[in-house]
Amino acid sequence: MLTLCGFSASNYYNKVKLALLEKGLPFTEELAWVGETDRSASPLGKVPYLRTPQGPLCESAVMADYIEAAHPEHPLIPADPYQAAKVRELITFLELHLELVARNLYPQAFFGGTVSDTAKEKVGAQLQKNIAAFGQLAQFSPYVGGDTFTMADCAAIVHLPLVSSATKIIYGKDYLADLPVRDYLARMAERPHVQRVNADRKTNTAEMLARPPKR
Ligand SMILES: N[C@@H](CCC(=O)N[C@@H](CS)C(=O)NCC(=O)O)C(=O)O
Repeated sequence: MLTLCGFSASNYYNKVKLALLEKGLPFTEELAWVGETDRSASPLGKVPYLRTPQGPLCESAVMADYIEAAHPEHPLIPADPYQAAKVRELITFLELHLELVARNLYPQAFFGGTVSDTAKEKVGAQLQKNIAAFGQLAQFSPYVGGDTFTMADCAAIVHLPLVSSATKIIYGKDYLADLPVRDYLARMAERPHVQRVNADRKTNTAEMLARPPKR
């Protein structure tokens, strides 16, 4: 049995959760807020981490690969090596070049903090460049990588809304507006497992924001 640890407001947690649901694998969830994680499973204190019958794993990309290799039925990564690499290429762009860059805006966009004007300018320029490049790779026809639902969709569904809302809040403009992201996300939101992940995310986000501030 697999146990996914972390919290449902987290986009990286939800990427793995959606993959498990879409693959139809049984799993349980263990709530672990940042600051309350099992450091022997996730030495950086990050979520998600996964308890497997063999032991724990951290880093969502590693978990995704493990889940796929251990449970090849209902594949989310194509068997063909080149097609598999194209899926991973999209995930790398989504995470390294979009989400991790946009993350610099989250303190002000979502958590009541501030981000300096210099940082906003630098991040804005990086995002514009990176989003244009991502647009060359992404297909949205109807899935992010083409005609099949893959692990790249599990990533796109959880990361793209954050990039949109953070840029909308900070720059007054959705930097993803030139790509067909809104229609794509609306299409993906018709999937029952995406609806489950989104419902859990909303409940858990409210819980997270109601938690007493850290000392
Ligand atoms: N590269 C990591 C990123 C995970 C990540 O950044 N998780 C956030 C929550 S969405 C977290 O745990 N932040 C707390 C921290 O970094 O201390 C992965 O793919 O699992």
